[in-house]
Amino acid sequence: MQSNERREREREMRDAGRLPPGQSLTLKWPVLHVGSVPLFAPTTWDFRVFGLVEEQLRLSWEELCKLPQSEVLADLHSVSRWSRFDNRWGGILATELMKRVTLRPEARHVMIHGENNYTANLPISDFLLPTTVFALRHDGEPLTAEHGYPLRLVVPNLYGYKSVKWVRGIQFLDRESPGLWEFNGFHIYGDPFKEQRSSS
Ligand SMILES: Nc1nc2c(c(=O)[nH]1)N[C@H]1C(S)=C(S)[C@@H](COP(=O)(O)O)O[C@H]1N2
Ligand SMILES: [Mo]
Repeated sequence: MQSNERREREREMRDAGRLPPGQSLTLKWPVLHVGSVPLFAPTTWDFRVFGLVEEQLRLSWEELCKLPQSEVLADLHSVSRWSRFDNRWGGILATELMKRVTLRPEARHVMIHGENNYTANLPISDFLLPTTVFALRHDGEPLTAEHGYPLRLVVPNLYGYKSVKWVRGIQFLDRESPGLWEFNGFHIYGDPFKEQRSSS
C-alpha cells in the first residue's frame, strides 16, 4: 500500500538525517505556485544576467541549450511541509553558467527572476554551491509546464520558494533584498534544517 511505503521511506529518510523537522515525505510531486503557468515562446525567450556584473549576459534559448549540462541528485523541501526525495535534476550548474560572468567585487546576493514577476533572493555563496542547478529535466524527462518548463532553478539546501520555476534571469546585488515570498513574511534565508519558515 502507498501509505505504508510512504511511512517506511519517511522513517528511512529521518534515520538518515535527511528529513528536516516539521516535514513529511511525499512520493507524489505536488505542484505549488502563484499565478498561472506561463507559455513558452522559444524564439523570443531569453535568459539574462544583470546587476553587479562587469558585463551583462543575454542568452537565447538555443544558446542556453548549448551550455554543458550535468545531473544533480537532490531533495526538495517545501515550506508547506512536504519533502520530495532523490530528484534527479538535469541541466546547467550555476557554477557552469558563472564561468561566463565576472562579478563586480561588491556583489553579495542574487535575485532570481521568474516569469510573472516571481522573485527570490539568496546569498551568492548558496547560489554557487555545486548543487545549485538550472534544470531542464527531472528524472530524465523534460520538465513539465507546471513544474517549470522550460527552465527552473533548483536550490536544494533552501526551502522550495527559492527554486524558481520558469526562470528568466538573475540579478546580482550588493545587499539582501527580499523577493516575493520573503517580502510576504517567509524567512529571508530559509534553511529547512533550521526550520526557518517565517521571518518573525
Ligand atoms: N515561478 C515560481 N516558481 C516557484 C513558485 C512560484 O510560485 N512561482 N513556488 C515555489 C515553491 S513555494 C515551491 S515549494 C516550489 C514547488 O515546485 P513544484 O511545483 O515543482 O513542486 O516551486 C517554487 N518555485
Ligand atoms: Mo514551497
